[in-house]
Amino acid sequence: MAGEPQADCLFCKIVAGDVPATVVRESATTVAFRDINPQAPTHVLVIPRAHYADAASLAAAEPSVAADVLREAAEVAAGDKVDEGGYRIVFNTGGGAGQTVFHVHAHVLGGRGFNWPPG
Ligand code: DGP
Repeated sequence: MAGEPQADCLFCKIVAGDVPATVVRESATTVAFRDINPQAPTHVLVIPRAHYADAASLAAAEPSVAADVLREAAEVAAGDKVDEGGYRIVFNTGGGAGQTVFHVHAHVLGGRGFNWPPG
């Protein structure tokens, strides 16, 4: 069922504590942890505890939790002191855009310069 933990989902396992992660922030509705393959000095993933495949599914079902994810992303950037230099929040959505884990996650990237358009 939408929002329920999925047995085969890596990020549900991180939420449950069954897979280790370097957690930097937690809230009632979200968990933020460092990416295992960082693409910038700060590279943190912010996820809802509830399982939704992508940002659109989360926003449709639980818009207040989608807002929580964005608020936590900003707190991560401030906590790592990358907010003043500028940072990027990315939701890869769908395999064609590079999504590989189908539990919605905001990438928070900072601490270096970024190009536009993105690769
Ligand atoms: P995406 O390609 O947008 O679905 O991003 C998935 C991210 O998840 C990718 O940057 C690598 C990260 N990742 C994959 N497996 C693990 C893991 O076991 N632990 C952590 N911390 N990050 C992971």
